[in-house]
Amino acid sequence: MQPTLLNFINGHAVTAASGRTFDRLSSADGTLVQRVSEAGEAEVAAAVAAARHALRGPWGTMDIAARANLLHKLADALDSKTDQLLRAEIADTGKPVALAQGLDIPRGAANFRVFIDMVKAAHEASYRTSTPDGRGALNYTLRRPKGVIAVICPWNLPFLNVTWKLGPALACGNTVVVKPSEETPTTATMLAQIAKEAGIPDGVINVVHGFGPNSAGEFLTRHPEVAAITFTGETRTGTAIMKAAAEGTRPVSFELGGKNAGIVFADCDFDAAVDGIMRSAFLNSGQVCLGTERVYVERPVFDRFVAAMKERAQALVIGDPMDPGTTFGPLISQEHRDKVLAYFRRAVDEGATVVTGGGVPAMPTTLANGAWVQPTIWTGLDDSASVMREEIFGPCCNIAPFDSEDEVIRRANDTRYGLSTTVWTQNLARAHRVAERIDVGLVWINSWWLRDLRTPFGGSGLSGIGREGGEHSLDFYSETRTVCVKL
Ligand code: NAD
Ligand code: 6OD
Repeated sequence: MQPTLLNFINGHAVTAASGRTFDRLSSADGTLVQRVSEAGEAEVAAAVAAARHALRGPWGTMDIAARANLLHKLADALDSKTDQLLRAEIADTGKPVALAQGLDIPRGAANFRVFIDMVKAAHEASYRTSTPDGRGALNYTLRRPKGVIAVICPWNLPFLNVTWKLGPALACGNTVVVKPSEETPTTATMLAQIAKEAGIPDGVINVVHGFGPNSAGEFLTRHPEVAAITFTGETRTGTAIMKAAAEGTRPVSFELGGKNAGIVFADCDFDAAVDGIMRSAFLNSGQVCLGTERVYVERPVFDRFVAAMKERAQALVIGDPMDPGTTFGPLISQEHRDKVLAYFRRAVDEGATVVTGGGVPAMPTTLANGAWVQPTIWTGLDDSASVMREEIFGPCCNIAPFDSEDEVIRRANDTRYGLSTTVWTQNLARAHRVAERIDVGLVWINSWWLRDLRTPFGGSGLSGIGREGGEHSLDFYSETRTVCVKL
């Protein structure tokens, strides 16, 4: 077993004064991965104080070129530590090595590089104003850091998510206190340590461990010296955080849940659509906010599509996350597995036909205590079924037939979430029409989760508040000041 994972405050590993710890168990086999020191109110206050100090001192006063230089060093250091980060991320999440290697870990350095370059290139507006004396005035804007940012992260993409927030937050000159998920505390802590080694001043990145209510998450979001909160996680947690943020009128950026539709028209490239919907339903064992748990397929290709999905789901390789051939890992925890299996049972109660899966796979004895479930496909669920309306966050989807464009748009929009949709068609005019009429923040045509980090990312309704990505991140992580100079 590893030594206890400590909080990281003002450049140092810190044991909580209470001595309280919690255990992180392996998703894949149930063994103890890590004992973690749980921050109390005192450690959270120390982390915020360190961040305030770094903001007033070395970081806040640093020239932008020097700050960019240090952050580039950090990005290079992350690239050089890929193997260590990969092993830690897999131990925490159980995700297959091929996935973590191809997606999660490379996004760390990329998330820093793209925002450093954007901040360096960001333009500031200027306006000339006429005045009665004829001499005029010059107005211009300055972007200033917002202050200490609370960064609250979920467990599904731990390293991708924390760097997605820290890249722009730090590039804009803020300092941060991160509260990673209690399920996946390791890579955020490694990031803080690597940043110190890369020369980022103490106090710029602080990490506190713990849970939400009455623990580090709540202590952090309630702290009066936190200037803004960026949160990714469940919609109902967002509601609790918003209440905390109301005290002191602190701004929030929320990336929340989804109940996303995949729409497959009969004129699609069939094989590409099957590939795309397979990824969107089963990547990361369905634990992706952008995943499609509702799939609508135009009737002429419906039976063929269901058959192809069944064959492909049954061919997923379930097994040891460290095996490069594994394509399907466990869920994050036994608790989450219980929730997903309850939905599997409820789907049947609500009238689903189980096309494949629906239970727990037989695993070798070494993995028997992991949080495994089968990739699962249903047909026959009514759009009003609770399984079709609530986010499950597991490897499952219902496939339903549709007969017209208007019908499928109405059904896709029949949800209080509004995160993303993936549409498969070779008809260009239809693709644009549908993209305009689907009420979500992100529409992918003939693709899914294809990212350009400069584009806005986020959702509406229960899926979130605001957008991050590109200039939207710069707007959230900075305050714009207008300076007016009388000439
Ligand atoms: P969660 O909301 O349970 O937890 C997220 C984080 O919030 C954790 O660090 C947790 O400790 C903390 N937290 C919980 N209660 C809190 C409170 N009262 N105050 C402060 N912090 C609190 O979410 P999860 O189960 O870790 O992640 C899965 C959810 O995240 C899914 O709903 C998924 O859709 C969503 N998600 C959304 C996006 C997106 O970009 N829209 C991305 C990833 C995950
Ligand atoms: O791609 C991203 O930048 C991002 N934040 C993805 C989040 C996925 C949700 O699970």
